[in-house]
Amino acid sequence: MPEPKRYTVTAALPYANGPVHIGHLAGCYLPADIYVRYLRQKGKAVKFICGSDEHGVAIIMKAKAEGISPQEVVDHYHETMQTAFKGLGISFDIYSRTSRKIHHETASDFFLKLYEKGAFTEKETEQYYDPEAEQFLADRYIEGECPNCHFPNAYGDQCENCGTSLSPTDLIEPRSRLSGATPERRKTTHWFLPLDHLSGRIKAYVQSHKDWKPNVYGQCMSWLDESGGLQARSMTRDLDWGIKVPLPDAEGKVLYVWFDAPIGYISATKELLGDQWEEWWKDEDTSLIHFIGKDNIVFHCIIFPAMLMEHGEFILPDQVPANEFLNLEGKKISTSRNWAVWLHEYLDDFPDQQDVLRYVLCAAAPETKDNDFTWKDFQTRNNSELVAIYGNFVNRVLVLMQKYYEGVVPKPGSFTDVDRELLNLLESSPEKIGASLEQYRFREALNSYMQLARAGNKYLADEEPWKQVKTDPQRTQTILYLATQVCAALAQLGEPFLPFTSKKLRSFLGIELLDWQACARQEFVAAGQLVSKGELLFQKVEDEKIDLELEKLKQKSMEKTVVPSEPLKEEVAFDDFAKMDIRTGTILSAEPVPKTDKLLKLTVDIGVEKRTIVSGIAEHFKPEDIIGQQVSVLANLAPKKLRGVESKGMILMAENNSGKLEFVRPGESFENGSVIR
Ligand code: B3M
Ligand code: ZN
Repeated sequence: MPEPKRYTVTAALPYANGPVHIGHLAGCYLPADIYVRYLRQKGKAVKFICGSDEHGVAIIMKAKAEGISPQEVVDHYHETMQTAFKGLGISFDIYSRTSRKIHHETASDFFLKLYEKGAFTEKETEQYYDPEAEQFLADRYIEGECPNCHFPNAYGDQCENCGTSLSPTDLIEPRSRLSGATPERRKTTHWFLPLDHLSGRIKAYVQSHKDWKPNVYGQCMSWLDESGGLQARSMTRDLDWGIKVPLPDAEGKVLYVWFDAPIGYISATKELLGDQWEEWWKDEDTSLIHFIGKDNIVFHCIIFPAMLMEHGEFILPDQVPANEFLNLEGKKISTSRNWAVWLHEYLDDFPDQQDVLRYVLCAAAPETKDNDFTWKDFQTRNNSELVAIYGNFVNRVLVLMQKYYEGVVPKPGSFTDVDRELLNLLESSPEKIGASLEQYRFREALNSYMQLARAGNKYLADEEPWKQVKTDPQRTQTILYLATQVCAALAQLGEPFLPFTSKKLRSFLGIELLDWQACARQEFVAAGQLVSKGELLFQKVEDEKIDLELEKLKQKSMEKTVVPSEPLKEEVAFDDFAKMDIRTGTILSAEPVPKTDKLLKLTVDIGVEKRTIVSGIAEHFKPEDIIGQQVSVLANLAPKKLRGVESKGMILMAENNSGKLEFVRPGESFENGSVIR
């Protein structure tokens, strides 16, 4: 598109069921904020829209887990998130919430408009119903054994143990998470968006956006091509939390959360702008840009555009710069396992160091592939980049300025080649950094920005004004004049990345924030102007602090790894139990069964005889570690061939909630063949 007249920039509405962590920030909110701050500094018309996503099953489950109402959950987390975002300087023009009346109205109207146009197909389907709780069950509400790894507590949409995505009918012995009852299948009616019919238009739309980031475009195309083409998607749910379906005979039904949430961007714009909102969503000269994480790509690139197309009055998303995932210390960030660095905790632990986190998360942003955050890397980037280069340079300049000129910027003499090189860098940096930002290459942009600090630092070290001052005062003036200009450029061009530091630095130098373009041709601080000696911009992060954070991370994740325990089995008669012959035995040999990951072939002495037993414990124990160990054996289990090996009996194992296995055996060693009953 030609130069847009205005930019509507959105950041994914986070679910209000937990606080914000560094993965959210690096994936979505920080790049969005950098981009918006840049556009503003360029003098563009831009609105930065976000808010809490307060509907959907995730919220209801959280409320259930905590024993409070969904409303209480969203009230709490909306507040926490809003405060934390603000603390990090994420500069939304509005941070709204989808529970607001304006949103309920906007989403209902949108649904009705599509309904009246005949955009939906009404379909009766069979769905699981909990007869005790008297309600239909969302996939997440159903639990059962995973058909893949046999984890007993897999959910109806996914097994958290092996990661397989499931549908509720895949589960072995499904049960309701609400009541424990066995769910039954019942008929229910829903309104489907026939994406299959729209697939031609959607495909043409996606294909007209080859400029999207490769990870985004690629995911869309594989969705369109591979999953058997697009399927009709239900836009309603049987739930009692959400926006009521605005139709008669739709009692107990609400809009699907992924239908209402993106409309939340529109509602928030209305809330922000009143009557003026429409041009931000309907004018062809507006560029609509959605910052999201990669798990939200299909919703923003396919489903939401399909909704907008069907509605007919709206522009379609122009850019969807989604990032990949950020890992933490080599492991996937997980809210449920409490493996995360939470923004509100960071802000408490590192007061006044918002820009350090912004810097590290931008430098390590998972732009093209998943990336890892480690506390060690955080420390290194702070100590050897922000402190040793940026902070050190600025501090030296300001101190020397005081020492030699009482803070009054000196007049430069004539420029040498080295000076001109530095001037060229000053001249070219705004455009270079801007070009990277416009292509959503935030790491590259930050790197070019830091290049200024590096160059300034080197210039000072090479030119040694502290030596020149004795022999060539004129030259010293030039050096410090130029070094001051570099400090000022850092203050101006740092606004998108490090807004807190930029602001401080501008106040030290006594300058106002300049328009981005103007930065290229400016003398930032004129000769004769007074600058202050300021204070240190960055503090060293000591080892102890990092150790503390690592300790805290481990501690907290341990607290949380408790998986709900397995429910009790049906009762058995004593006679049934007494049929089992359980004996103590000792493992004599152990070796892996070829071509399997899980199986070990054991020889076990059970007193009366030696047995071959195949046991599925290879992922938990090394053969050499278990030879000689005492175990309990179910001796009269019918023999079974496993991978060609006849197994006679079974080793009894205890398994805790995090899946750790231990042999069951007497507290002291008994002779082999002792009876357990
Ligand atoms: N709340 C999913 C998420 O937080 C969802 C995004 C909605 S954007 C309209 O990852
Ligand atoms: Zn599984």
